[in-house]
Amino acid sequence: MLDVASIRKDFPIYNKGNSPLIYLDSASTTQKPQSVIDTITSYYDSYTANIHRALYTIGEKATDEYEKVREKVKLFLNVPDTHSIIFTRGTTESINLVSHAWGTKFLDEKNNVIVSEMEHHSNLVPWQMVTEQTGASLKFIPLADDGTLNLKELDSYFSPNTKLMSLVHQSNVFGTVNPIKSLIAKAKSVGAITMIDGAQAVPHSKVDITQLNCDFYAFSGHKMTGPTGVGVLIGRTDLLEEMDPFMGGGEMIDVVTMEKSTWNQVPWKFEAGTPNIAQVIGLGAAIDYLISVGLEKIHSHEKELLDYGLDVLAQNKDIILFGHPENRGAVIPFIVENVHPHDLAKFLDTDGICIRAGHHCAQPIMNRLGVTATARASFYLYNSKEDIDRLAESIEKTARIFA
Ligand code: C6P
Repeated sequence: MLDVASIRKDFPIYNKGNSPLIYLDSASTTQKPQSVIDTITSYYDSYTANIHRALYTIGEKATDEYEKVREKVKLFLNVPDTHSIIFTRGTTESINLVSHAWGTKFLDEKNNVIVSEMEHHSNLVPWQMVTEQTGASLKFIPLADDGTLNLKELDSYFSPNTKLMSLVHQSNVFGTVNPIKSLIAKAKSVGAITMIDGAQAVPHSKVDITQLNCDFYAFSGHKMTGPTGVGVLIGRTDLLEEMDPFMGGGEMIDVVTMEKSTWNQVPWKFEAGTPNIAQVIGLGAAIDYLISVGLEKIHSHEKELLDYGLDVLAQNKDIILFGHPENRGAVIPFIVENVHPHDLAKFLDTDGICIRAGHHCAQPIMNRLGVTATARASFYLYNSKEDIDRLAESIEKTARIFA
């Protein structure tokens, strides 16, 4: 396992001298290391300037630091070309970019779009909106009882009319890691475009975009020790070139007259206005940080925490665990008999424990499970087995109060 005490020295929130923080909500957002905070601060205190337009030294430095992050993303995820890497505000914006700029142009009433019953709202609602607008239909790969996708009747979902498949790589509710490589190949066999929501995958495991061979891939900086307000859309450059812009404004244009405009090259065609410069540069520092610790080490650390967490929580007869996918990230959804998940989260908070409770922006999953909400504990590189012991003790205490 990772040396958690030494990892925690990198994260100032753990070194405030207050009562101990037991942060078990990294699937929602992660804590930030000092190196990321310092990188953001250094843009603001040493070279604040707009990018791609300032002709003076600090402007050139800001532009360089921003563009260097495209190269970092390329190396981190083995992306074939930096021109395929678009900076957005997060996964949600990345998916909306594709649903608007690709979907409104290429979908019509003859087509269908495939998603799954396991999607976060960010990878469901945009497709509901664009299929309604274009007359295309929406199809679902169902969820099985164990928290995996039910692939038994897979062939029946795909047809030559399937224009796009958009699936989550790793579920934010069950942690399920979907067999997306084979699903991408399946979609491609009927000529469909493929989009993958990697919000929960990129922070926790080595993702190789070239190997996956998908057409679009999205993720968020804030779930991988980076700042909020930044995400990435990776897209096949020929598709990006065929698409119309998502938003109009500065930077995304080539020539503008009073009547009409022409567009900048990709990726800048999709980065209208002054971007989140500090956040993009901070994302670069987050990538450096994760590489310095090692994605493989983070992954095995989380696996050990997951196995330990599942064992410990299973010992409490008041706890109902949901799903048991074999290939799984470090996320545990559960409920405690007679305690509403919101009450549980509030009671755990009095012991300094942060978990998420609610529908996790995945109401169709909650409907499928027959609940309105669950509690959810999720782990990252700064968590320890002691955190899980404290969680189990605090759950027991809360269950006794409610009994
Ligand atoms: N899930 C969670 O607690 P944004 O908000 O754009 O950075 O990410 C949206 C998103 C998309 N897909 C998946 C699989 C996600 O998990 C998330 C964010 C958080 O589960 C907040 S709801």
